[in-house]
This record gives sequence, structure tokens and C-alpha cells, in this order.
Amino acid sequence: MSSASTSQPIVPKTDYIEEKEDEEAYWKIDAEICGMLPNLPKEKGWTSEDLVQYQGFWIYPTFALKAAVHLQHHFNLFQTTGSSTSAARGSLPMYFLATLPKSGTTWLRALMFATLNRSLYDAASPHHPLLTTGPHDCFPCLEMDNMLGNHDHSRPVTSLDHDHHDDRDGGDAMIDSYVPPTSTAQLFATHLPYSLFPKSVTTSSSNYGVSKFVYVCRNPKDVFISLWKFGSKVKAVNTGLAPFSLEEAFDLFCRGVCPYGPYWDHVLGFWKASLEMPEQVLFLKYEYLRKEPSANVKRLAEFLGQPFSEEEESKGVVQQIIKLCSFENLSSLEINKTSRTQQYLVKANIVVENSDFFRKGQVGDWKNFFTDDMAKRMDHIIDERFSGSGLTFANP
Ligand code: PAP
Repeated sequence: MSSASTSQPIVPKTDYIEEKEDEEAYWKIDAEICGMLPNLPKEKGWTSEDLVQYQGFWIYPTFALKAAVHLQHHFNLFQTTGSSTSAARGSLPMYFLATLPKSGTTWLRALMFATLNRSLYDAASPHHPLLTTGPHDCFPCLEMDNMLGNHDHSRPVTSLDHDHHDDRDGGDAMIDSYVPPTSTAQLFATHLPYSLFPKSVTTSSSNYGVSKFVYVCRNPKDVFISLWKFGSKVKAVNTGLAPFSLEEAFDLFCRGVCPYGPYWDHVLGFWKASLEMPEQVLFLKYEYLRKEPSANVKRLAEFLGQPFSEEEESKGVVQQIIKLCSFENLSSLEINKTSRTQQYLVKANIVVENSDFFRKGQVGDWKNFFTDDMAKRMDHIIDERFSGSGLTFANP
């Protein structure tokens, strides 16, 4: 999304690169990416940068493409070099929150963070870190924060250190440390489609122990409206360019051209993986989460290996977590109303307010925007793409 030149390596060296041969490999990969860029299909972007098509998916070139390719190679390098950092990381499972943008990332970040760290942070406490830290700053984005060197990967990143701070003016904003006194897993958010994921991570025999994916799917009509609203604002603020009209955006979305799209390929990739490996991929639906939060949060905790005890349930811990992470609560917090703290965006000089991630949080808002023709076209695509998959949408 930035205006950075795509002919320059924009992904700084990180602690992934520990040995000389890794460093050489890193720059070789970077040169390869720069070489491939001019030949990739290109379309107008939804925010402030054009999208390129890479292995079937439309992604932003300045960090998503470069980061995705680097990560694929680095995880492999990592796996084969057997460095000390690799060994340290290998002892902790990796949990990924995977989403197509605008499907519920912010909500699930908060829920995963609060659930996994409930023994550290009481969900009902007035000092819970989520009350002063935006959900996007609780744990890193795999393809963005990592490649921009925001995190110390020699240490686990399950949760925040109590002493973290941020600079509300942006610029040098930073979180000092994501390291809690105890950690049970490394947590990452990602928008990468399943098929672009490094095999070393999706293969259960990897050096990293068990990798698990929590995927959140939201009905495509609401995702489209949410994306169009968000993209329009970000594009106007960062480029001064006119945002897409509703019709133009809808046509692009239907043709599969949206960040990390096509929508259906992204969703189906994780859906199929969840059917094949239910112990490794949990497939959640935004609408069902809205309807039955308690059942879903319990399912989430169980999947992540930390089921709620009877005592916790009787004390109302599940309900406390749901309340803490609710749209109403999070969107009313000062940190989410007035700050701009997402590290990779701040570093890339892209203006996105924390409040931009809280709009309405409703199911079915699409009905306020769609014409009958739009609804028919989308329904037709849904039938065509998802028939036979077993996946249905609560409110398509
Ligand atoms: P991202 O993938 O770019 O991080 P993401 O959080 O998935 O964005 O999407 C934002 C949407 O989630 C917004 O939907 P809307 O535009 O239809 O309103 C936002 O309002 C909604 N959202 C954010 N937090 C919550 C929450 N706690 N509960 C329910 N919905 C939420």
C-alpha cells in the first residue's frame, strides 16, 4: 500500500537471517522478486497501491508479495539450517489466525489473545492489556510485521509485556516487547492464502512442532461492503485519488480482484484444509460467532489446547472474554478511537486509524447497499463457486 519503489528491496534484513549463506540467499530471493514483478498481471488497488497476481492471488507488491516469497524461502532455510533460534522456536507450537481482510481479524485477534492468556490476564480486570492495546498490536502479522523486523523472533510472542508502550503520535511508535512471563505458543495473524503458505509450516512434520490455523470466514457480501468502505477511506487519505465507485469495486470483487482474493479461492483453500485436517485447521464463521459466541469461544479454546475448565465456566470466564472482545467494548476504548498504532502501517508511512477497523460490526449490512442485480450476481457466483463444497453461508 505504500508508494515505495518496487525496484528496491523494501524488506529489511531481519533476525531470520542469521548466517552468511542465509544473507546471500535473502538478497538472491529479493532480486528474483524484483525481476518477476514487471511480468505479473496488475490491477488497480483498493487502497493506495496496485495489486499484482501471484500464484492465482491478488496481493500488494510492496510488502505482501515480497514478504510472502521471502517467508516461503526463509521458513525453508530456517528449517534446514538448524540454527539456535530455529531450535528455540521449534519448541513452541505456532498458531495462525488466517483471514481474508474484513472477515473478522480484529475480533479474533482479541479473542485469541484473551483466551490463550487468560491465566496471565484476567478478562474482567480493569488492567487487561486489551483495554490499552489495539487488537492489531497484540501479536504480529506474519507477512508484514515479521518482514519489517518489528519482532524479536528469538523469543515467543504469545502476549504483551506489561511494560509495553506506544507513541501516540505515530512515527516512532513501538511496542517494546511481546514477551510474557510464560508462553505456550507463538501467535501470528496472516492474510496469506493457504496455498501460498510455506510447506514447512503447513506440513505437520515441520521443525516447528504442531502448526494450527484458525480461519475466519465472513459472507462475501458483507466482506465486500466492509472492504469497499475501508479501502475508500484509506485510498482517499493516503493518495488523494478518488476511491472506486460501488459499481467499479463490485465488478472487481466479482472478478476476484480484491486484496488476497479471489474471495472464493481464499475461503475454499482453508475450507478444504479444515475438512482434511480438522485437528490442524479450525474453520469459524463470523455470523455464527455473532449468534453463538459462547459455543465458538469454547471451541476455539479447545482447538488451541486450552479448554475451559468447569470451574472457569461456572465463574463466567467465557462470558467475560466475550464481553471484553465485543465490538461495543473494543470500539469504545480510547486506544481504538483515537490512535494509530499498527506497526507495519506506521513504518510504511500508511495512514490507517485504529478506529478504521471498527465500523458497524453487523451481519447483513450489505442489504443497505446492494441493488437486486448485485445480489443476484453475487448469489450466482456463490452457487457456482461453492456448490459441492459443503460450505454454506448463514446470510449470503
Ligand atoms: P482486517 O482484516 O483489515 O484487520 P477485520 O477486522 O477483519 O479487518 O474487519 C473489520 C470488520 O470487522 C469491520 O466490519 P464492518 O466494516 O462490516 O463494520 C468491523 O466493524 C468488524 N469488527 C471489528 N471488531 C469487531 C468485533 N469485536 N466484533 C465484531 N465485528 C468486529
